[in-house]
Amino acid sequence: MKKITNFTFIMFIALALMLSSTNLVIAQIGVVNETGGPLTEENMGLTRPDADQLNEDHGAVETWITKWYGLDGNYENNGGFNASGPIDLMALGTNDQITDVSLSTVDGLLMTQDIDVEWPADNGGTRGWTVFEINPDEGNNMVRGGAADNFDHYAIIVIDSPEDMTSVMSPAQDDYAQIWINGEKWHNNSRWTGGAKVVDYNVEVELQKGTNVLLFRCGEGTGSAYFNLHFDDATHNAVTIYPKDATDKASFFDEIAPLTAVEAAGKLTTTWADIKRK
Ligand SMILES: [Ca+2]
Ligand SMILES: [Ca+2]
Ligand SMILES: [Ca+2]
Repeated sequence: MKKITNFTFIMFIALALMLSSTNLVIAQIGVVNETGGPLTEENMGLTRPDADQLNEDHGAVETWITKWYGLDGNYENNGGFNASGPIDLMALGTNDQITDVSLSTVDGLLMTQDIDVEWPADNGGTRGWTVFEINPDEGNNMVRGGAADNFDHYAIIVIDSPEDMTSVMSPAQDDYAQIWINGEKWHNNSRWTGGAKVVDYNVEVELQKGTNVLLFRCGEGTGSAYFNLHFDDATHNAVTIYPKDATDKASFFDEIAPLTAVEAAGKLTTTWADIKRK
C-alpha cells in the first residue's frame, strides 16, 4: 500500500511538472481568443467588443515584423478611421484595378509593379510602392513623414510557408486594424489596443504551403498611430517573411520572384490549355 502511495505521489509530481512546463509554452503564445476565421460577409463589419480584449503585453516578443512593403505615403484626410474603414480605398485609388481584397493575393500584389495609387490631391495624391522599416516600439510608426492624424496606412508581407499550417497572428494597432490573407479577411477591429506592443486578440489563421500574401490596413484618427504584427514562435521558425533583404520595390519583387514565378508559370500553363481547347 505504501509503495502504491509513493508511486502515486511521484506520478502526481511528474504530472504537475509536465503541466507547469506546458503552461509556460502557452504563456509565450498568449491566449488564442479569435478562432473560426476567415470572416464571412455576415460578420465582416464586426467591431470587437472591449470585453474580449486581452490587453496582453507582448513587449518581450522579439519577432515583431519590422520590414514591410507598402505605399510611400498614406491616404490623408480620411474623415476619421470609422468613416474610412468600410471604404475600399485601394479600389478608389486604382480605378477598381486593385481592391483591398485583391491586394492580399499574388495577382493583386504583382499588379503594384505597374500601378500607382492615385488618390485625390486632398487625400495625399499619387502614392508609389516601396519597402519601409518600422520601429515596433514607436507609437507613431505609421506616420511616414506625412499627416499625423486622420489617415489610412497600407502594409504588406509575403510569407513563404513550407506546408499548410494553422498559425496564430498577434496584431497591435492604433486605431482600426483590417487584416487580409490570401484574399480573405481574418481580423476587423476598430479599437486601438492601448500600446504599440499590446495585443487584444491572438488570431488563429490558416497559411497555405508556398506563397501567402498578408495585407495589414490600419486607420488612424487622432493620438497614437501604430501598427504591429508577429506570429507564434513555431510559425516564425518555419516560414520566411518578405521583404527580407529588399530595400525598395524593385529589389522586393526580385527577392519574391521565385515565389511568384510558380504562380505565373501555372497561369501560363492554364492559358495554353485554354487556347488548345478553343
Ligand atoms: Ca495621430
Ligand atoms: Ca486593449
Ligand atoms: Ca490613434
